[in-house]
Amino acid sequence: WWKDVPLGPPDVILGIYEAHKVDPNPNKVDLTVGAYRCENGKPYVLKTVLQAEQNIVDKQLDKEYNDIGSEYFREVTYRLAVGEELCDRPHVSVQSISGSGSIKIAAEVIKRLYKGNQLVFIPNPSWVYHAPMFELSGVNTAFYRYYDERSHYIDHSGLMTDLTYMPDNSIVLFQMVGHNPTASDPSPEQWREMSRILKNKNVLVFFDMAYQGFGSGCTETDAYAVRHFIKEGHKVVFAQSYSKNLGMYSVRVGAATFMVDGKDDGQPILDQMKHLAMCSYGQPPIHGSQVVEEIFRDKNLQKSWHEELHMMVDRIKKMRELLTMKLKAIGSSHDWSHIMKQQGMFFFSGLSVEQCEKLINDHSIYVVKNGRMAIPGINEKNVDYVAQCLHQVTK
Ligand code: PLP
Ligand code: TYF
Repeated sequence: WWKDVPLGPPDVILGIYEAHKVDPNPNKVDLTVGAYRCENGKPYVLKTVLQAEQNIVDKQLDKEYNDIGSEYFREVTYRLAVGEELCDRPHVSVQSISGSGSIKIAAEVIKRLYKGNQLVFIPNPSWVYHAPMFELSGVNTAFYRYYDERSHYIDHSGLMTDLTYMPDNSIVLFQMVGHNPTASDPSPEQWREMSRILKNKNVLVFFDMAYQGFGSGCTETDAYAVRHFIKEGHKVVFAQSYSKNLGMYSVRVGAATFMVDGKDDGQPILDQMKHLAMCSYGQPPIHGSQVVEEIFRDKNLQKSWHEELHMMVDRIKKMRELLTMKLKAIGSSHDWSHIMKQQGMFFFSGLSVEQCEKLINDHSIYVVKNGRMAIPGINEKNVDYVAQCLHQVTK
C-alpha cells in the first residue's frame, strides 16, 4: 500500500544508542544520548521526584484535564527561568510536552506572527532537531557561526560578526546553557556583547533552555542569559524542559513562554498557543506538572532537588577531570584541554567521523559521529578503558 512513501530521516543519535543496546561486548560504553547516568552506569531517578510522586499518591490528586497547565505550575516554572527580579514582567505561558513540544508550539506561533517571512538563525552546529522543527512549522532557517573547531570553543569573532550582519526583524535561537552538541556556552561578557549587538534590530530572541542547572549546577547562575536579554528590553521567547534537571525525560513536562508588552498584548499569543496545542496533542500530561508543583510547594523538596542537581553536575565535572588525568597518565600527546573547558552533559571532542567509527566498531564505545560524547556514560569503572581507546584512535 505504502510503497511510494519514502523512509523518514534516521535519528543520528538514537540510532547509535539502539546499536549499543544489542552489542554483546561486556566492555561496551554508551556515550550517546544526553541523559544522566549514575556512577554504576544506570539512569538516575531523583529521590526528590520519588518523594513528590509519593505525595501525589498520598493526597490522591485527581487526573482531570489539564488545560494549558495550572496557574501555579506555570507561575513557578516562569519564576525558575526569570528569577524574583523579573517575576512581574508581562508574559504568557503554556505547559507543554517538555522542551521539544514547547519549541514546536512556539515555532508554530512564530510562523503565524511572521507569516513565513522571516528566517530563524540557529547556531552552527545545534541540536539536530532545531532546524527541522522550525522548517516543519513553515519557518525557514539559516545558521550563524558559533563554534570554532580549532579552539574547541565559541568562535567569538564569527559569532559577533554574524549577529552584527543579521537582518533587522530576524528571529535568533540561542541555547541558554549546556549547548548541545558543542558544550560551549558564551560567558556573561559575551552574552552582554551579543545583547548589545542585537539591541536595535527588533530581533525575536528565542531561548532553548533544555539544560537549566546542568551548566554550573545552579539554576540561577545558568539563567543569566535569558534574564539579561529580558532586562535589556529584547523581545524574548523561551522553551523550558524538566527532562534533564529533574531527570524526567519520558514524563514530558515543560513550558513555552512569550514575553509580551502588557496583558492585552499577550492574549492573542496565549489563544494561539492554546489552539495549536488543542489541535495537536490536546492537553499536556498532568503527572509531571504535579511532581513539579509538589517540589515547589515544599522548601525541603526544593532543597533536595538542588542538592541532587549539584550532585549530578559534580559527578560530571569529576569525570571530566578523571578522563583528562587518565589520558595524560597513559602518555597521550593529543590536546584534550577542551574536556575541562567545556561544560554541561557533553564533550565535543573534535574527533573525525572515522575516529568515531573506530571507537564504535573496534572498541564498542558508542559516540555520536560528530564527535559528541555524553560524559555521564563515563564512570570510575570504565574511565581507564575510555581513555585507552581515545588514545588509541588519536595516536
Ligand atoms: N533542546 C536541546 C538543546 C536538547 O538537547 C534537547 C534534548 O536533548 C531538547 C531540546 C528536547 O528535550 P526534551 O523534549 O526532552 O525536553
Ligand atoms: O541526546 C540528544 O541530543 C537528544 C536526545 O525526544 C533526545 O537528541 C531523544 C529523544 C527526544 C529528544 C531528545
